[in-house]
Amino acid sequence: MPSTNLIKRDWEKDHVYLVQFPRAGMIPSPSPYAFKLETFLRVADIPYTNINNEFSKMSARGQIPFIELNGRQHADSTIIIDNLIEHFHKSDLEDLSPADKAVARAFFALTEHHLCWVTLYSRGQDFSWLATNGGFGRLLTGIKGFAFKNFIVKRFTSKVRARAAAQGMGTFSKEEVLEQAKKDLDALSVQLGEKKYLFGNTIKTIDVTTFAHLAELIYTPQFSPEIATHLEEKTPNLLVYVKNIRDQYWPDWDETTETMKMDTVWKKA
Ligand SMILES: N[C@@H](CCC(=O)N[C@@H](CS)C(=O)NCC(=O)O)C(=O)O
Repeated sequence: MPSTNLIKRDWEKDHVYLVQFPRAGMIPSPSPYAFKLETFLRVADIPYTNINNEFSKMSARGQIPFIELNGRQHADSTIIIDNLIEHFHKSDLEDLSPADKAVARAFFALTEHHLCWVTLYSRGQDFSWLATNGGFGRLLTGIKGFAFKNFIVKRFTSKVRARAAAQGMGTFSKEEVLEQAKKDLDALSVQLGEKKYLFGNTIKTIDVTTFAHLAELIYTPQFSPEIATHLEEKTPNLLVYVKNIRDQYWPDWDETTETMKMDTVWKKA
């Protein structure tokens, strides 16, 4: 997608500029897609710099995240990851047997196109936390805070509610959404079993996707406390899995969520 409005004009070759929302207080990014993409950049060890979109800079698709790489913009986290794997020769992150690849593809659809909608459904019910300190609250003072709380959160809420309804999950009752969430979590939990990652001892792209969506489910408010109860009582291996990936790839988690800095150093040189 050729860019007409490059944000980073003095770019460095083969350096990724990741444009996304600012940090939040509960999780480094409340956007599952941006969080997935930033985690991928870390796992794949690709040099990158975050750029705060200041709630206004959007991709040609009208969304975040997007990246700039070698003077071109690319949008949509999934497409970006595919392009990065090719550009930076990271196919080892996709290296699975054909049978595992097929299962990974099905789990990708489960997390990205189904479980994710449980989180988005929750936000369509109540997204007020986004304007609190757990969300972007600490960045929003004075008139900016007032406008964000009273107009922008409302706009986000109705947008996400409409998208959840269009997807289908948004038309379900709470009980029905809960049942769907439990089935997805159970399937992931069985696939994970006692392993470190979904397909063994090495992290793959599918783990990045799964981690990001589970993290949003675990660390941001959900419409029902039964989701947390189910995770704790029925699928505790998923909690351990998320914690392990968080510890390994987000050692700066607390720093990001406390300082809201987007340029924290996560990896020892
Ligand atoms: N399929 C896209 C989804 C991106 C997306 O939904 N981004 C949301 C934030 S989580 C967004 O930009 N929403 C703003 C809007 O739609 O106005 C991806 O994977 O990048």
